[in-house]
Amino acid sequence: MKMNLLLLFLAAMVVRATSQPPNPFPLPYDYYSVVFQWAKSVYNTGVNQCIKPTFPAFTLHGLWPQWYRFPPLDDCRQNPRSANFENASIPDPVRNNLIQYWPNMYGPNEAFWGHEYEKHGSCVDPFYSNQLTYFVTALRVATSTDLYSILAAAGILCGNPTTVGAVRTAIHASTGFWPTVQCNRSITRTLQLLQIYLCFNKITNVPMDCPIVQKGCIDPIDYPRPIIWQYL
Ligand SMILES: *[C@@H]1O[C@H](CO)[C@@H](O)[C@H](O)[C@H]1NC(C)=O
Ligand SMILES: CC(=O)N[C@H]1CO[C@H](CO)[C@@H](O)[C@@H]1O
Repeated sequence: MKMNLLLLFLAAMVVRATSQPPNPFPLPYDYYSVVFQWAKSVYNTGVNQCIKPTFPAFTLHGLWPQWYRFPPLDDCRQNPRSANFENASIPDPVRNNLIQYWPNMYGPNEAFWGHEYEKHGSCVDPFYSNQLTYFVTALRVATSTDLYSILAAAGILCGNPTTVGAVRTAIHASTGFWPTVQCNRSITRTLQLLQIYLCFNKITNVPMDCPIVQKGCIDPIDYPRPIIWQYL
């Protein structure tokens, strides 16, 4: 009996050890992703009410520190060294870029920026110790990578179905690096292109191949057309 309990205990330890990421403190992680979302796919799920017009661009969702072997390293708000988001300290030029490249579809932009910073930026130095670094690092990628145009140049146009391979190949051809493609389901249950992850070396900020090909997609996938085009 005693032996069985010990074995059970050991088995539980093994399950624990293999299913949970290591203790994130002092906050090691492997690389980071800059995650872009296709607004039309964000709001046509029937779950959320979009308050802004969607336009044909991929906009920022966030900068997420990642492990190779575990789910994304996120939500380190218990990190005693993580800082709260400070709206007032965002410099105006950075704020203007955030408004353009990092809009919140559901509410005030500041709520989205603060959520991303506190949830993901809280996990990794130098981000948790420097809010500006967090936003500027993500914006540097967003301002230099026009995913909509990259796909369009490869003949991948919203309104037409596509495939994970086509999207990845187009981005690889343009940037030299492989992204991760993520899908979700529209209100009509169609699988659709939701997010594109670009991956970066955490020390040098140099792009790298994302280790994950795709999440939740089965070809062909929808690439839904936004209703409003005036921002094009
Ligand atoms: C954030 O700061 C800007 C600039 O000071 C201000 O215009 C805006 O109203 C603030 N937003 C919130 C939600 O506090
Ligand atoms: C990340 C994301 O926005 N996923 C959404 C995809 O669509 C489903 C509904 O089908 C939502 O529940 C998810 O939140």
